[in-house]
Amino acid sequence: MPRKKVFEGSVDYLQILDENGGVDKSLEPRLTNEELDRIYRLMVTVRQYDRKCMSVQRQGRLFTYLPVEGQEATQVGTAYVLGKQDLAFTMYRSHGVFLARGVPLKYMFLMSMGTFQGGQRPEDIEDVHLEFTIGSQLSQCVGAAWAAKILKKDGVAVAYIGDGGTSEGEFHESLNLAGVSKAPAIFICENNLYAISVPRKIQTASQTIAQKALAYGIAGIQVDGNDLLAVYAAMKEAVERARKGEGATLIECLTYRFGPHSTSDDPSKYRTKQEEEEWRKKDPVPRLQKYMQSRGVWNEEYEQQVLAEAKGEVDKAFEEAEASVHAEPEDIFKNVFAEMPETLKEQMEYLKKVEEEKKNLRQA
Ligand SMILES: Cc1ncc(C[n+]2csc(CCOP(=O)(O)OP(=O)(O)O)c2C)c(N)n1
Repeated sequence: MPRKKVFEGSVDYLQILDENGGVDKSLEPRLTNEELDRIYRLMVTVRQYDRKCMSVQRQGRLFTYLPVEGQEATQVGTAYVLGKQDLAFTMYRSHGVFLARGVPLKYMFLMSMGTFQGGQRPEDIEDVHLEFTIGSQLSQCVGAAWAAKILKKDGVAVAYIGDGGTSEGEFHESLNLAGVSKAPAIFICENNLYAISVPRKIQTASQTIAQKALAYGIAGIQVDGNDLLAVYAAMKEAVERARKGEGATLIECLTYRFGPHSTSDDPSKYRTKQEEEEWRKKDPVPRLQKYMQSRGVWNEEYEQQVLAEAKGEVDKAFEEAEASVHAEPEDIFKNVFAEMPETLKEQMEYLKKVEEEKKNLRQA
């Protein structure tokens, strides 16, 4: 009986724009000045949004927040490639994806404030609401992608997951189903090196996350997630593959969250200052600035203008969101069923009675 090699595989790593702004001309994607301007504004705006959320959360004007600073290139660079016919399945940290997909800043704030109005985004946005249950967005994504294939629709479905999320069963089930169904699905793994305090190296014994694609018969690539050009190029390739009916892709984006996991986390307990400083040097925003400067589309004056506009939009949206927040205890019963079942009505009436009694007690 023979013993022979039955499988051999390898995974590419892609970096186009290095940390010093140097570009590999042979790999440089074609992006017009207008496209670069749009992408840059999205990255700057989401960073301003992020900083605003962190600051107002500390003032008690917003609940728990999960910051994205550091991961802007990964999120904007992938979501920017998508069109109206596509669907994005997001998670709690996907602020850059929301913005790039056209969710108004006001609704982003309303979501982060934990209000139900945040879930009532404008109707022309078809992406479903973000997932907090890690992994569920992947099953939804592969289902939507498979449906698009069966119905012969043009759209692709994209899901976002963290490095920790790749240990969930749904990650493996979804990649497996995407492989056998040849569904037009794209899985973006934002490998920011930590799942709260759990480092990537004890999350999986695999050398890369991208190589997990090979086991499921789909394409996989690892990219420098802080390099907008590499992220964009890998995503474009994956979207083209999916649209041509050639199946799914897993893109592992190596990145870093500069802030804490959430507003209730203290990263100094599990990360060193030195590590954080090393990653700051790889910041995706100044890196893109250098590239744009070399193309003559970025200078200090432009920077000040973009920053002022982004800050203005963010501040205005926050004011509007804060002014429109209005929540009553019975809101938790609404917007679930088209017609509220009797049992729920009874519970709602009971809650109203309890609230009324509490009010009377406070006044007494
Ligand atoms: C199914 C499930 N298990 C646990 C949690 C609690 N939880 C919230 S965030 C998180 C860490 C996830 O890390 P990772 O997937 O790397 O994504 P990141 O937060 O770093 O973006 C955990 C365990 C959850 N939300 N859902």
